[in-house]
Amino acid sequence: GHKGATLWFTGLSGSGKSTVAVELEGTLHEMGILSYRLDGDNVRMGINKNLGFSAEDRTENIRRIGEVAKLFVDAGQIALSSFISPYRADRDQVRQLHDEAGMEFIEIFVDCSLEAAEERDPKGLYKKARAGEIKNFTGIDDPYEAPNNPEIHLHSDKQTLQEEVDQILAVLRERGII
Ligand code: GGZ
Repeated sequence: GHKGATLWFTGLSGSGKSTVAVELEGTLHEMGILSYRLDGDNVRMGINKNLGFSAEDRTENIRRIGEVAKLFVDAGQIALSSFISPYRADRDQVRQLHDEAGMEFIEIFVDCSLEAAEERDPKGLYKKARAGEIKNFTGIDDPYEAPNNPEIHLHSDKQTLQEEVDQILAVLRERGII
């Protein structure tokens, strides 16, 4: 069996949050464990489509995602949440809501140098941000506050995907989540 939990991936655009969440989802599925991935494609397109990238909107984005993640935990699932979530206070607020409900919250810092993320630039967004075509782009002209004490610290510019997944699985086992 397994326990519900929220795994909260945080990191720059292009850091590999979604890539590792997708890989982990596949591994959990093979183990017969239900998980649900929350990301920009299913959240910013739907429930949060009225939100942009101002500090206020990012805070509200994260608040709503935190509440949705809690619903999945309530249903006994593992919520895999991949959003930049650049503000420490916003992530801490989601953590606190989980703590108050007696729910597991695992913060996973997908650490990647800006240089490496910008080099990948899968959607060409860094290029646009550098050209001034996108304003308030995280890491360029908008802040990213790295976690001080994440449960899991990945280095996606130095580790393989499999190493990252194994590191997460080890912590989930240690905590009796899987
Ligand atoms: C950062 C932006 C921006 C700005 C659009 N800043 O690589 P992506 O495309 O898929 O990841 C980024 C995504 C960030 O949305 P989040 O919901 O994760 O952000 S937050 O947690 O801060 O609310 C990027 C794209 O949206 N994007 N404009 N200005 N990323």
